[in-house]
Amino acid sequence: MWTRRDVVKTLAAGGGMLAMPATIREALGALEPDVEIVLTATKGEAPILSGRATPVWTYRGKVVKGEAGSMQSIPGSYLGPIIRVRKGQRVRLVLENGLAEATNIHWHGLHVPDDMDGHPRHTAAPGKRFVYEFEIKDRAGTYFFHPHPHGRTGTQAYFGLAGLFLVSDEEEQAAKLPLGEYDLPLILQDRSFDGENRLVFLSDERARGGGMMGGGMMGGMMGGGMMDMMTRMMGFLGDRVLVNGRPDAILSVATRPYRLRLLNASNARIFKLAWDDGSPLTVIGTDGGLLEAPVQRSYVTLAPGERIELWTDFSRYAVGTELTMRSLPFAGDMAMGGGMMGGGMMGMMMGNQELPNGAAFPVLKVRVARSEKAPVTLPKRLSTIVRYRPEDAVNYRRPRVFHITMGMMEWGINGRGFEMERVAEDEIVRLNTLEVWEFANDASMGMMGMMAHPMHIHGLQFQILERSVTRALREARDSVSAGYVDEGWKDEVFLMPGERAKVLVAFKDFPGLFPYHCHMLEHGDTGLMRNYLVRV
Ligand SMILES: [Cu+2]
Repeated sequence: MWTRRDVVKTLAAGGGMLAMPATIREALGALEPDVEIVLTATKGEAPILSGRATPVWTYRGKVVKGEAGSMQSIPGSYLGPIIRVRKGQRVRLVLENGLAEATNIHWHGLHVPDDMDGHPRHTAAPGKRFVYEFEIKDRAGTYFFHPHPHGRTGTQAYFGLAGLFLVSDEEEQAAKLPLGEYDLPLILQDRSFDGENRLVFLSDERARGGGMMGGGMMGGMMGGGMMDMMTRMMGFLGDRVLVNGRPDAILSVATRPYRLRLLNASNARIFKLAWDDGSPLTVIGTDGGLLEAPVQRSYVTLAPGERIELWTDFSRYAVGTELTMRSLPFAGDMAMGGGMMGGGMMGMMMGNQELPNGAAFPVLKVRVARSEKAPVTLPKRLSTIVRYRPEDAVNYRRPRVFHITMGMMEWGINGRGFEMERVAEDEIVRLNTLEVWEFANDASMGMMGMMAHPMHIHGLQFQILERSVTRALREARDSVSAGYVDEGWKDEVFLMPGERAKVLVAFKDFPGLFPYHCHMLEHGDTGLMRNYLVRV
């Protein structure tokens, strides 16, 4: 008898055939799952602004097997559902595609086989389903899921398709962190609306998103052309901030500690988050779960796709206190000719200049509403993180360098755009090895200048080894870098213009083809994505 893993190994070793066909998977007979959830991607409506409901795309979730608590919806929001599972559980997640275009789901941050990861080559056509089955091998943490069809990720996520995937384990339980209503997910997104409360994206997407033509004068003037082309390439920025799918969010809290799980689910918005009363943030977790010990930051930098977990104790505030979490100003996300630029020519062409990256704005209001004692204290030690040793990396002396590049108005990595099922020689790694990868965001891109990029590797969590920055752009980088939390497990590393980062990446358990890309969704959709191949 071949195990499922044997099949994958053999297919991968044979080269060429990388994905295991569904028929083989079915023939192998997957073990019965502990949790089975059906997620239907569909069009719907959500009340977001006052007045008319907003047409959105959304996942409708249904627990078919397992505890009812395995899934939690966010009332009145297009986001979600929130899936809650434990390490070691086997899950079956059935995607039903009720959209008019192909879609799939990427389980962001999770360590799963390549054919379960939501690679763009594995999609469900309209009306079809895709069955994801895997064991939760990851440690406790705040993971999430979103569509990943090539060229359409930005659009599908923008219109509402995203949810949290929270994993718990024994180590986390031992840390005795706030639970239930004191364990709050905060999903941050920027969006734009028109006068009819419809989401505004690229002008030619309006019809798909809203089910109605935008048309008219605005549609004609702004439609297609330069504006769309620039947005499609440089990233969409909305002028309103939504928290858990709602505008002007107010959080009503008690005088006790909370666990706040922040996810930046924006397409291209970078947050520099701080409390308006100047109190520091106590960070307890990053992309891949809890840190070893809490760390303090005066602000945290959160790029698209990144997560950060905070321990926030409201017991030092009097009942009635209001405070605001704000995004602080920073140098922006674009550099040209050796300096940063805010609202120059390129900025003007970006389509949305009302709230460029680097602008300040309020994110969330907190009202301390009631007095409550809680028997929880901030643990000195949160978890154990076994550090990779750089000298154990097979390429310790010669890190694999991935330059972010711009060709003929198209993003790329080492000069190559995305190719669905191909890898280059320098993108092939061996199973059971540790490597140093260096992402380099300091190549000159001529007219296009440089932009900030959060680089994401599918299928694993890595450790950040070191960073460096071009001298001319140091000051701009320093406007956000005190908010980096590089201590924990990461599946993304954010790079400002001129910045480079070395990360330690281990390839375990699963051979196959996985993407790595920029998580500014428009960048990934327009070429800033490649595959890497894990060979046996
Ligand atoms: Cu990017």
